[in-house]
Amino acid sequence: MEKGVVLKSTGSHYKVLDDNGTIIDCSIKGKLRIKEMRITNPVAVGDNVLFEIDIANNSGIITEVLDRRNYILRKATNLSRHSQIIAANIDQVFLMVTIILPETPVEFIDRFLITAEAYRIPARIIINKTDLYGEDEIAKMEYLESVYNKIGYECIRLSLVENQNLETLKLLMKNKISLISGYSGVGKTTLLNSFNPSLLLKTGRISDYHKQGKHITTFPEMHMMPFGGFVIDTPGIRGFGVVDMERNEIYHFFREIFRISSLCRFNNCLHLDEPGCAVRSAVENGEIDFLRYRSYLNIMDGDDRKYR
Ligand SMILES: Nc1nc2c(ncn2[C@@H]2O[C@H](COP(=O)(O)OP(=O)(O)O)[C@@H](O)[C@H]2O)c(=O)[nH]1
Ligand SMILES: [Mg+2]
Ligand SMILES: [Zn+2]
Repeated sequence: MEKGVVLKSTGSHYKVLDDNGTIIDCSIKGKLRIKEMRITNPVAVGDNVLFEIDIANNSGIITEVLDRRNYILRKATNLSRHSQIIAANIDQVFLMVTIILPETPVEFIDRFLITAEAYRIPARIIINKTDLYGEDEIAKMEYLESVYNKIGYECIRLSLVENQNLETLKLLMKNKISLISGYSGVGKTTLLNSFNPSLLLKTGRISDYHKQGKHITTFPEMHMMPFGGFVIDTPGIRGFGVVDMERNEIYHFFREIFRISSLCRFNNCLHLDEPGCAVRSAVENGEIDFLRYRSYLNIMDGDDRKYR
């Protein structure tokens, strides 16, 4: 029996990296498929697995998925009760955003952050394409930085054209398993190619833009980094629907709202229009950013079609 980590999963075939650094094409044993009825993929990127070598076919058969430290889900389709595991055993997540080309909405950032919060995975924001920014964009960037730094999310400015902060990012990702997410076109693949030019990944493909917003089956891939560690790219995955989050616990994952909520008059306050709500007062006096609160209200409304 060999041990390895899954680098790529296409639903029926898996690329597994063994302890010696060899990549083996694997399939899975039939009974693995039905273990968890509500999960559409029994084996995900980042999974540690046991497999048997099939010498005749120069391939492997995965027999067991070892316990996961964590995993990120998304709903398989809009109405489905089934979920797809996007990746497992992640140390940290990075959300790559851009102020222009494309513009990343604040609500998208907040949906990502509350998901990370719910999974208890450390999250940071990368603001890419700073080389394109004029006065207005810089003002917007500084606004985002002030909002998110204040509540404890580090923001890292990046330009892959000018190599700004590439080394900073390398140090943060070194020897860790990092997942990178963000709108199509923000520069995720370009970053991976900068880290490891031998990857030769395709960037800026028009087809990527067509995938936005639609449900298509895309499979994330984990890439080995020359400086140590792995980075998981999530092409075609716009956002992570927060699976199984109760309506009355959504505010727990907005750090600053949660902190202040203990001061609300009612302990079951949802911070909508209840009397004596400390959260609303904090929004009114600017202590809580209005856009963050607006994201909260929209998420409470439950329409996440744009973001899946
Ligand atoms: N000006 C500028 N363009 C960038 C930067 N990073 C990426 N791009 C361009 O943005 C486009 C989309 O990049 P890509 O890596 O495919 O984005 P992905 O969809 O997030 O993987 C490509 O044409 C890249 O060359 C940057 O820092 N500055
Ligand atoms: Mg890409
Ligand atoms: Zn309240």
